[in-house]
This record gives sequence, C-alpha cells and structure tokens, in this order.
Amino acid sequence: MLNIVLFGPPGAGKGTQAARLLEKYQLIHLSTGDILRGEIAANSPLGQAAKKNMDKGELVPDEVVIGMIERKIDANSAANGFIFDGFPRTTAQALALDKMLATKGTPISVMLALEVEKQELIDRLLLRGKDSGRADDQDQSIIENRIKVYNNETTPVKDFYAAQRKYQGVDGMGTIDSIFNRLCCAVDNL
Ligand code: B4P
Repeated sequence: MLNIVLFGPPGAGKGTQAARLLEKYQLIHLSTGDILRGEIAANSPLGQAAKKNMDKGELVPDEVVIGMIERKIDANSAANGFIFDGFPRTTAQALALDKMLATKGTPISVMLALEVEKQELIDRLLLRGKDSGRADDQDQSIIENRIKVYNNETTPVKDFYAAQRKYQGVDGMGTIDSIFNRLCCAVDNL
C-alpha cells in the first residue's frame, strides 16, 4: 500500500495536488478539511461544533478528527492506499494515525511537505476567498491566525516523521504542474 501524508501550511496546495495524485496513483483521498466542511453543509452536531473552531482559524479537537479518519479508513479497507490531506495536524493525531495503521499492517510510506512563502499563502487564500464562500479564507487576520496555529501546533508533526526517516520537503512555489511533477518524482523514487 502507498500511504502519503501530504503536508504544508494553509494554502500550500495540499487539496489541489491531492486531487491529481489520487488519480495518478489510484489512492483514496482523506481530507479532514473536506470531511468537516461536509459535516457543516449537512448541519450535523459535529459540523455545528467544528464550524466554531474553523471560522476562527483554530484546529478542531483531536478526538473529533481522529474518530472521523478511523471511520473512513475502516470503510475503505480494500484501497491501494491513502492520501492524508490536512491530517495529521498535531503530534497526537500523528501518533493515533500510526496506531490505527499498525493494526492494519500498512504504515505511512512518506510525508511530502509543501514549502511555500508566507505572502504567497495569504495571496492564494484571499483569492480563493473571493468565491469559495469560506469564512476562513476571507479575512486576512483569520488567515494569519491559521498560519500561526500551523507554526505552533502543526510543524512538530514534521519532526515526528523526520524521526522515522519519512519526511521529504518539496518546493511548493511555482505552477501547479511543476509542483505536481516534483511530487511525482518523490513518489516514484520511494
Ligand atoms: P483544510 O481544508 O485542510 O484547508 P487548507 O489548509 O486551507 O487547504 P489547502 O492547503 O489544501 O489549500 P488548497 O490546495 O486548496 O483546513 C481548513 C480548516 O479545517 C483548518 O483551519 C481547521 O480548522 C480544520 N481542520 C482540517 N483538518 C484538521 C485536523 N486534522 N485537525 C484539526 N482541525 C482540522 O490551496 C489553496 C488555494 O491556492 C486554492 O485556491 C488553489 O487553487 C490555490 N493554489 C494551489 N496551488 C497553487 C499554485 N501552485 N499557484 C497558485 N495558486 C495555487
């Protein structure tokens, strides 16, 4: 199985590149952001609670996202592999994911971490905010809070995978095609 953690700050292009990678490598896409937005659209109790965190650019509690991912992995036991997009975002989530995958005998193959300059992240998200309807993309101070939360709570996840020799940084600046080629080179060289 090929299990990829696609990592990077908000607006790094995780969702954009995951869509292409899953088609090329026939993987299942597990985006916690997309699953949470689906819960909000369905107005479920989970969605109503998550919206309060997401609109402020804060993380949703670990136990909520861990439970969501576990259900999705179980529902796709015959998959060729998974792209984890936007998950894990804390060391607690990374530990929980390793534990879940160990019970299935299929560990993470690699973490591909998109590296993008801060101003480019802000520009991309504000541009998306013009038509995404996402409250967290429309206000520069919320975007800056998301980047701050990433720096404080999420970057330690890099060290977690680096300690397992699974971390690979990938230049996330440039065209979507050129970044996709860099990611494919990294996957093909595994
Ligand atoms: P996510 O949905 O993961 O959102 P993101 O970080 O904004 O997305 P991404 O980096 O995928 O952006 P994209 O490719 O679309 O999270 C949203 C919120 O959900 C979080 O803040 C948090 O509250 C919550 N959440 C999610 N997962 C969680 C977890 N595990 N634990 C706790 N809370 C969680 O790219 C952005 C834009 O850039 C797009 O418009 C795209 O078209 C553009 N773009 C991409 N590549 C480009 C390029 N090369 N050049 C120019 N533009 C580009």
